[in-house]
Amino acid sequence: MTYELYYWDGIPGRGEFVRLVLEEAAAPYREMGKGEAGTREIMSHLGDDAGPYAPFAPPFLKDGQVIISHVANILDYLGTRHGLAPAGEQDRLFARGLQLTLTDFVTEAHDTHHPLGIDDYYEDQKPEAKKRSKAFIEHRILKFLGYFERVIVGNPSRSGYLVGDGLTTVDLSLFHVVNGLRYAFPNATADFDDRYPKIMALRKKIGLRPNIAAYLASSRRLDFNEADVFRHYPELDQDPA
Ligand SMILES: N[C@@H](CCC(=O)N[C@@H](CS)C(=O)NCC(=O)O)C(=O)O
Repeated sequence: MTYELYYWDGIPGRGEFVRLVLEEAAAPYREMGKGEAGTREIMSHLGDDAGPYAPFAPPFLKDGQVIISHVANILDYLGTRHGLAPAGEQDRLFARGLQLTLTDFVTEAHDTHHPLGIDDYYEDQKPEAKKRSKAFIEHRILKFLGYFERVIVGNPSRSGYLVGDGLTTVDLSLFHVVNGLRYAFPNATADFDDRYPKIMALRKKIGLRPNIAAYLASSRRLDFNEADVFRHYPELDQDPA
């Protein structure tokens, strides 16, 4: 069965967390949000006539008649079906918690350029965005990534992955978050190799996985850009060291 991925056209966005899992699993999927027809298709699933299981927002995934929304929920669904979920209840629940922590982190990364509201332009909230970015860089990145670094170090299996002894969906998501942060804040993230050696080693290892490497080199992979969650506005970054 070919999965249908519903996500806005032209940005990696939160759809990227789902794509990375589908690509790693070599699972067939179709992008349903391409072009104006795709936008209409997405909207038809969100509107008043969308039925009892209408999602609130993309990304959402359809597997036949089953519809799943929210990145963490979708990855939970895919991970268990494609061998990318940890074994054992405690590890599965822990991995879900990590994924939800990344959900929070991604929201905070988004809010650096839209601290007042997503319906207003960045240009109308620049001073607030600068303040928010400064706090995000000085406190929140450290707190979130310091935590994920400790999780890898503390993994009893010493596998270099976040949970258990093999790759799971949350490793793929951390890979994308780190890539997004490096795109958005090149100066503030320049010393990540020294600060977060385990995370950066994991990121490198994931980038070399055959299915991921092939995907990254393909036209399916969209570039980060300034309509995305992770945006590069030089004025929001730290000054170079
Ligand atoms: N918690 C959701 C967040 C979904 C979300 O914020 N989607 C964005 C695009 S990345 C959207 O279209 N939001 C519309 C809105 O919030 O009104 C998830 O992790 O999937």
